[in-house]
Amino acid sequence: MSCFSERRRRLTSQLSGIPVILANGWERLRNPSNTYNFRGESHVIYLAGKLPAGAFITLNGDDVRVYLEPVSVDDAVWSGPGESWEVLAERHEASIRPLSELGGYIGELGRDQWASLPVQDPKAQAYLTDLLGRSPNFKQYERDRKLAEAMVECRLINDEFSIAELRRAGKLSVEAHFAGVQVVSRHAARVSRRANDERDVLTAMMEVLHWQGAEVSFAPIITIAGERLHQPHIGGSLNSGSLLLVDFGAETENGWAGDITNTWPLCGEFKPEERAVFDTVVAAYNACVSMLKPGRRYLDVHMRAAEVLAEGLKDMGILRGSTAELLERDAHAFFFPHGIGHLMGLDVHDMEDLGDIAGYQKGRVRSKRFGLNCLRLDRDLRAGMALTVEPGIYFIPELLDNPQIRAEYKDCIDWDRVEKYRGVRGIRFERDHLITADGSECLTPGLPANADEVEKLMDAYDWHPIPVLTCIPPANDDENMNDEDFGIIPV
Ligand SMILES: [Mn+2]
Repeated sequence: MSCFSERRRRLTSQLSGIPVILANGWERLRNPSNTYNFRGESHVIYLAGKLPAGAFITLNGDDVRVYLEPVSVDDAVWSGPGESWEVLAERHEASIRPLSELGGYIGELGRDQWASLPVQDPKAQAYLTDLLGRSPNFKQYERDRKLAEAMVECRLINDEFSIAELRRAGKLSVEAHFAGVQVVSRHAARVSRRANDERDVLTAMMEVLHWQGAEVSFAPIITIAGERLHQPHIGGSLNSGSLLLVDFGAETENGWAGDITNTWPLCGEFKPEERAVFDTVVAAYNACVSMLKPGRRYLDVHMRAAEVLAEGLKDMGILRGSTAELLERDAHAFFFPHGIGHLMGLDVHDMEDLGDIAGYQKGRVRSKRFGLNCLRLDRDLRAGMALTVEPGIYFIPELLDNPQIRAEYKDCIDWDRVEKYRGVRGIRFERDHLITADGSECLTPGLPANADEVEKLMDAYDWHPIPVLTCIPPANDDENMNDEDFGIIPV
């Protein structure tokens, strides 16, 4: 049983007969004979699954075609012959044709008749531009805009197949987080100090994904510098940090994403300031989750998070004054400068390639206000939508040390009190949710839900097996080698 025909029917039924062409993209070159890992375009994966690099898919009523470059003898020598077109035709439910015939087919229906969407790969984008006599552009061309809107309408509401994939992505992400925390946990420290720096945590997490055929859904953030919202560098020593922020998500073999953030206390316990911030962030998360249901405006979920975070910051003595006024002046946003979450699906920020057509429903535009300008989603929620809830509190030097901000907000931000909490750096808490008929389902269940559970997990790991590095010594045993040389934990 497959989902493709129903998805295609849902898409084309909104397009009043406009034929569609979409590119999967080619591999990006790293140097002339080496490529980066290939992943096709999400719109194509949605409609036909994972096709080879260089594929194009066309939809014209029930006539669904995939155009491909035949594998040359030279390519087969180096990389194998690939799958037969019969196999591809059956799996992807399309007739497979050589790419050389695509131009003729486009012309047959009239090259100005087609709708298309931009692709990330510049070579495929140029190829489409050549085929259509224009570049795909949903801001400029009516047909492309219709297609973009129809695609959003389809992908926004998950079907049973994509829900199963999202649950699996969630489960893989949860498992990876457990693997990551156990190498920094006290138990791991007692037995063998496996994690010395952030890379060791990454290694443990990737192991979980790779042996199950999964990948990451975005560049992982594993950092002791939690105040950096998307810290790209992984490699800092764990000894120089107090908290470790881990924002890491799996991508299933079929291309669907998970996205989870945990913040772990590296010594096993939160310091008082850390706990105060953590408790506030979790309170904001819980307040938001209790609001999730069809009909709820997501902006209101964001504002509820802002309110709970502001109240927590007031309790810490960092903010003062009426909460309403603090929110009105965006004072909370210096500590919570991003949105409360985003759509989830084949992309971790689902369909962000279509700009705010996906995240913002018709008639709504993204605010320019500080904080709200980073809100990626403002729709009325509907059953079947998948999204993240990810409040955080950060102490970002670039914002907090700005003399202008300090002067302007000196009446409502206690800058001395900020210094007391600055060492907390940053805490984020993120889970994925599917909107159901009357609420939401957590797609990433099982991880600690509060500070006590985090500390308990850090302290007692016996129920969870410690992964053992599998490094097999060479057959001609060197007598001078022993297990310690390989970092093997004796079991
Ligand atoms: Mn996220």
